[in-house]
Order: sequence, then C-alpha cells, then structure tokens
Amino acid sequence: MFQTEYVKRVYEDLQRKNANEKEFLQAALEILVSLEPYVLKHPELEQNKILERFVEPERFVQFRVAWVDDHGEIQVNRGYRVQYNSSIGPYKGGLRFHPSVNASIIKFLGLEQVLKNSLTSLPIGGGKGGSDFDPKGKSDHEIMSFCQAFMTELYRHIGEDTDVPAGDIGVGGREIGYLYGQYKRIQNKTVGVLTGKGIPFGGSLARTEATGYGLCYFTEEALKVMKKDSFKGKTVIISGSGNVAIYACKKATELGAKVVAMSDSNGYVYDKDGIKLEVIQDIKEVRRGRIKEYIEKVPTATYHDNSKGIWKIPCDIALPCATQNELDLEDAKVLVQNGVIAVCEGANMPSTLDAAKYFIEHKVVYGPAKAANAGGVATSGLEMCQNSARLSWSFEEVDVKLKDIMINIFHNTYNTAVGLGNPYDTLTGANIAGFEKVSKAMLALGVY
Ligand code: NDP
Ligand code: 2IT
Repeated sequence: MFQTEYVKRVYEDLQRKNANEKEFLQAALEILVSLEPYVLKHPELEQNKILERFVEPERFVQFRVAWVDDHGEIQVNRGYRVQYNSSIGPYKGGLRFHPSVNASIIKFLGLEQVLKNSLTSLPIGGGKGGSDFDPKGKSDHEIMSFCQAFMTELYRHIGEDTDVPAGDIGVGGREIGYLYGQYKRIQNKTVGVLTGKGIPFGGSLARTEATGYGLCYFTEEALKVMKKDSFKGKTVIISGSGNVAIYACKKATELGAKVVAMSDSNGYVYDKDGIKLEVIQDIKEVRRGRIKEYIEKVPTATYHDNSKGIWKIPCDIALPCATQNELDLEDAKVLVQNGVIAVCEGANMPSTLDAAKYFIEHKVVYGPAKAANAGGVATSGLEMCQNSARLSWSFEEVDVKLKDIMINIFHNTYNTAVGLGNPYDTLTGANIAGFEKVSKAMLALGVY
C-alpha cells in the first residue's frame, strides 16, 4: 500500500498509539497515502519530521459536562476540543453533539479540518470539538442548560484569535446562540469567538446556506470542467435532511436539477416528482421531527425504513450529506451501475476509502469532503472578517465570495490531480493541495 518507508513508519506509529481509534486511523491513512507523491519530492519533510508533527494534534482537551435535566436529575456528559494545527491561523472547526462522539471521531474531523481550512485559502487553522450529548428528545430548556454547562468549561480554551468553534451535527443556530450567550456572560466580551451566530448578534448572512450552496457550486464547476455538463435536468439524491442536505437541495433545485430522495438516520423518502423542500424544512427546521412525516403531507411519495437504501435509487448525481461511512463499496458499485456521473460529499468522510477509490477508477466526478464541503467553514472565515471589522456584508456579497472560493478550491484540487497524471483523482489532489500550504508554514515556523 505504501510507496515510501517514511509514510509507512509514520502510519504504523500512529496505529500503535491510537489502536482503538478506527475513524481517526481511517482518515489518517487516506491522507498519508495520498501525500506520498508530494513527500517523495520533498525530502525536507522527513528531515524536519513534518508528517509526525502534522498527525499529532497540538492540543487535545477532554472535560466533564454536568448539567441538570427537566426532572431535576444531574446528567454527566463528556466534552472535547481538539486544537489540531494553528500554523496558518487560529484553530477553526465545528462542534458535534451526537451520542456517537468520542476521541476518534473528534480527531478524524480535526485532521480533515486542517486540510479543508487550508484549501479555503483563508488564514484559518484546524480544530474540532463536541460531546456525546444527544439533543434528540431534549426540551429547549435542557438544550440551553447543556450548552451553558459545556461553554462554562470550553470558554477558557477558545478566543477570537485562538480557536473559533462553529456548528456541526446536532449544533445549529439555536445551540450557537446559547453557547455564545454563555461565553459573553463569562468573558464580558462581544467578539467573533463562535461562527454561525444569529444575524442580530454578529452572524453572517448566508452562513446557514453556505455548506449546501458551496457543495453545489463545487459540483457545478466540476461537472462543467470534467464532463462539459451541469445540474440542469439531472436526477439527484441527497442523504441526510439537516443543515447541509437542506441547502444542497435548495441550490441543486435552483440550478435545474430534480432532487428525488432525502433521508434521516431512520429511513428515506422517495418523491419521484421532486422533493418539496418547504415540507422538509417544516419537519426538520421548525418541528424537529422525523422525515417519515413527509408522506403525510405528500401522499404520492414513499417512505422506506432503511436509510442506506437511498443509494439504490437510480440517479445522475449523489450528494451524501449525513455522516461518516454512510456510503460503502457496495453502495458505490450500485451507484456506478445505475449510471451516476458525480458524487460530491457534503458530509465529512461519508464514503469509505474503497468506495472513493471505486468512483475515481470509474471516472465519476468525485468531490472529496474536504474540498466539496469547505463552503461552510469558508463562510465562517468570512463571518470572522466581518466581526473583526465590526460590519456586515449583504447576502449577495457573501454568496459571491463563497462561489469564488468554491470555484477556486475545485480548480486547485483538479489542477493538482491533473499534474499528478490522473484528473479524476481529486482525493489526492485535495490532500496535496491542502497539505502544501500547511507544511510550508510548519517548516517556516520552526520546531514545535
Ligand atoms: P445536522 O445535525 O443538521 O443534520 C444531520 C443529518 O444527518 C440529519 O438528517 C441526521 O438524521 C442525518 N444523520 C446523522 N447520522 C445519520 C446516519 N447514521 N444515517 C443517516 N442519516 C444520518 O448536521 P449537518 O447537516 O450540519 O451535518 C451533516 C454532515 O455535514 C456532517 O458530516 C458534518 O460533519 C458535515 N458538515 C457540516 C457543515 C456545517 O456547516 N454544518 C460543514 C461541513 C461539513 P437524524 O436527524 O436522524 O439524526
Ligand atoms: O466540518 C465543517 O467544516 C464544519 N462543521 C464547519 C466548521 C466551521 O467552523 O464553520
């Protein structure tokens, strides 16, 4: 699998030290193997132990979050923040609240974030955090109590020029509001220490839409360059029905596609006439319900109990926007057999490595997560700019900048892949393009 003794040694060492961290090792392996062509040309990386330093987080914080639920009972959760790499800017990355969250998930997301943030071309380093807290079924008051308890510990580790968290699975506008409220209360400061804030208190217009819109801008450009094609007239399936999925659906539809299926962790809905997004938004954004309820409003649609079944629906474009490892080799084979032309990732690491390789081998336009979903964090970077300057840009201004950034990320990724001899290998292209800047900064900053 490895071409170089150096990369093999770094990975094996990581495996020894993190034996139980499946997702972290998966992300690290994917990245390290794809960096080999670059490593071969740059002996200074081995001389300066850059890869050893790159895979080791600068700091990893784990903390207790104790809070009181609506029955007066004390609950104890575990909180995390990984401050992975600050060589090109303050740590930046989301917070995930989901029962599956553990050190492995936080570290895989943090490592991915370092390269993603580099690709945005903004000066932001990489971090990630979260908790095993499950927001499902909690009252609004319980969400607030948890967020306040979480921030009462986290505040000492973050800052507008140090580490700037945002949302991810289970953390949206409501949670960011409570987290930011608590930060302000403790620190007595109004600064851009979190992004994804509400518009009345320093949020950026278009941040809510940014990841999904950005994913579609990336995909549209990739289709244009690699297949002389576009979203127009295409059948699309989108997994998930959260923040990323909803705005991917909106933009894909605006660009002329028909989205026929969306999912949640229980199942998926298929609507041959095209998903009515206002119904999904009402279920998910307003009532925080289950996607199953879609068929009550749209009786011509069907509901299916297994969310993974969504990949069996014939489509031209698939946008996985739910979670890691939701699309495996078997799913990839079915998609290719059904004639898929593009698979671009809104979620982080939704495709297993063998699924991603299958897409590349079969000349599918493949948009790896760290490139295709970078629009969210890029717009967070734009929110930080607006907060520092104490002003706010219009929706259109932010959207134009987001689109430029996504088109630039596509070309940077694609040109790197072309330079390495395989235009479809955007996985290698994205990893090397992101790593180049980080490694140059690490070399210039000296040993730490
Ligand atoms: P949300 O919490 O808004 O939505 C998550 C969605 O994914 C929900 O529909 C959820 O269903 C679904 N989901 C979660 N686990 C599974 C599963 N095992 N199978 C099927 N569906 C599942 O999160 P986001 O939309 O913000 O995040 C989605 C993905 O996008 C994540 O991978 C995240 O890391 C990534 N991302 C997010 C960015 C952002 O700005 N928010 C930026 C870049 C990437 P259910 O309600 O049943 O749990
Ligand atoms: O995975 C991601 O890029 C995010 N969850 C967004 C991070 C951010 O800081 O906006």
